[in-house]
Amino acid sequence: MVPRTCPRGSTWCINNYTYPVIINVMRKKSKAKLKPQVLNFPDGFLWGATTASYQVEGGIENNDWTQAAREGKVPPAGIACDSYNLYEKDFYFAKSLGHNTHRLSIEWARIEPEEGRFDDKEIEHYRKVLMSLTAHGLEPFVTLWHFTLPDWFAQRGGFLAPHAKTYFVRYCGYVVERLGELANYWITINEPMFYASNGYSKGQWPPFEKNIFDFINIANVLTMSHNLVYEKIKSLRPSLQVGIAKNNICFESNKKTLNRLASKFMNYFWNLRFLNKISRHQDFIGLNYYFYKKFGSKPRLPKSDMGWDIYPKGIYNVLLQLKKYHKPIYITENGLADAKDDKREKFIKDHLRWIYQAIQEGIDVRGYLYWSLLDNFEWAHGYGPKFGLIEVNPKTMGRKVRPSARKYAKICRENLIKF
Ligand code: IFM
Repeated sequence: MVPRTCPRGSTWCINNYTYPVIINVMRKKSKAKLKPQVLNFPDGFLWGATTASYQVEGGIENNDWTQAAREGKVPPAGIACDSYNLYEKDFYFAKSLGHNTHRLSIEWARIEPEEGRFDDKEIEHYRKVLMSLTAHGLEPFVTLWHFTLPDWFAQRGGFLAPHAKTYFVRYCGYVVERLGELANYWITINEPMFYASNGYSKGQWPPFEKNIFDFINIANVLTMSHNLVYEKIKSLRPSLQVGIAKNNICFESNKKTLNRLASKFMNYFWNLRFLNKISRHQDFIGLNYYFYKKFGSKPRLPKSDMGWDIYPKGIYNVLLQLKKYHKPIYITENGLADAKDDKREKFIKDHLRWIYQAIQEGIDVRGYLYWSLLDNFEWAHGYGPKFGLIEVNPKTMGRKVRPSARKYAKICRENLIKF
C-alpha cells in the first residue's frame, strides 16, 4: 500500500501510516452521525402559516389598541403590512411556498364598528379574502377574535361588562351566518390566557389592569364565551369544526418539592384549566407553542431575538398532555423572532421532529402553521421583532421571501423532513 501523505503543516500528523487510519475513523464516526433520517408526516397533513387582522391588515382605527396608541401607551400599528389590500399577493406567496393552509382573523371592529351596527361592506371584504384563500388552494382557519376589541365594546368594560358574552356571541353568529360556508375551521378565541394575563394582570396591554381577581374573572368569562359561541355556531352550521387557539407553556421543575408543586400548579392553571372547562365544546384543539418555563435552575438554551428560550422538546411535552381530550390537534402557531434568519430553519425542523415523535406516540396532530407568514406588528413591541417567513419593507410594502421560508417550503411540498 502506498501510504498517503499528511497535509502539510498538520499538527496532528504522527506519521504517514496513522493519517489514513485517523481519517477512516473520522469518516466512520461522521457517517454514523449523519445517517439520513426521513420523517414522513401523515397524508393530508396541513402546512402553512398564521397571521392576525390587526397585526397585518393596516388601516384599523376604531379598536382598543388604536385608542391606546393615541394615548401613547403602545406603538401604533398604522398601515401594518397593508394586507387588507394586498391579501391576494400574500396568499400567492404562501401558495408558492408550498403551503396548503392559512390561518387569519376577522377584525370585530370592522364588522361591528358601533354597537348593533354591522357593516356588510366588510363582510363582503372578508368574503373575498376567504374565497381567495380557497382559490389559492389554502384551507382557511378563521379566528373570530384575536385580542383587539371594538372601541364601543372596550368602553363598556370589555369582557367584564354585564352583557359582554351576549355581544360577542352576536358578533360571531353574524359572521358565521354570512361567511360560514367559506371555511371549515373556526377558532373562537386566540390565546385567552395571554390576553387575560397581559391585559389584566401584567398591565401591558389594553386595558392595562393589574388585578389578579379580574385576571381570573376574564379567564372564566372567556371559557363561557367560547362555549356559547361554540353552541351558536353549531346551531347555525353543525358541520363546521370549531376550536380554540390555546397557547400552552412547557412547565418543568427540578426535584425540589416546592418547585415541583409550582410547576404542577402552573401546568394546571395555565394549560389545562381552560381546556377542561371547554372540553365538551371543541372539535379540535389549536395549540400555540412558544414558551418553556423551568422552576429551579434551567439549562442554557439558545434564544430568539425576543430573548425567549428555544426548547423544541417542549412542544412534545405539551402535546402529550393533550391526548386526554381525544381531539385532533393543529399547531395553530409556533415561531420565533429571528431578524438574521439564522435560527429559523433549525427551529422549524427541530419542532417538527418532536411533533413527529408525538404523532408516533399516538397524538393526533394534523397540521402545522408557522407564526408568521409576514413580519408584522408584534403588539407592545411594535415592528421590531421579525417573525416572518417573508420580510416586509415598511416603506414600499414589498415582500421578500427569507431563505428559511424556502427550506420550510420543501418540507411542506414533500410532506416530510430529512435530517
Ligand atoms: O404575535 C403573537 C400573536 O398575536 C399571538 N401568538 C404569539 C405571537 C408572537 O408573540
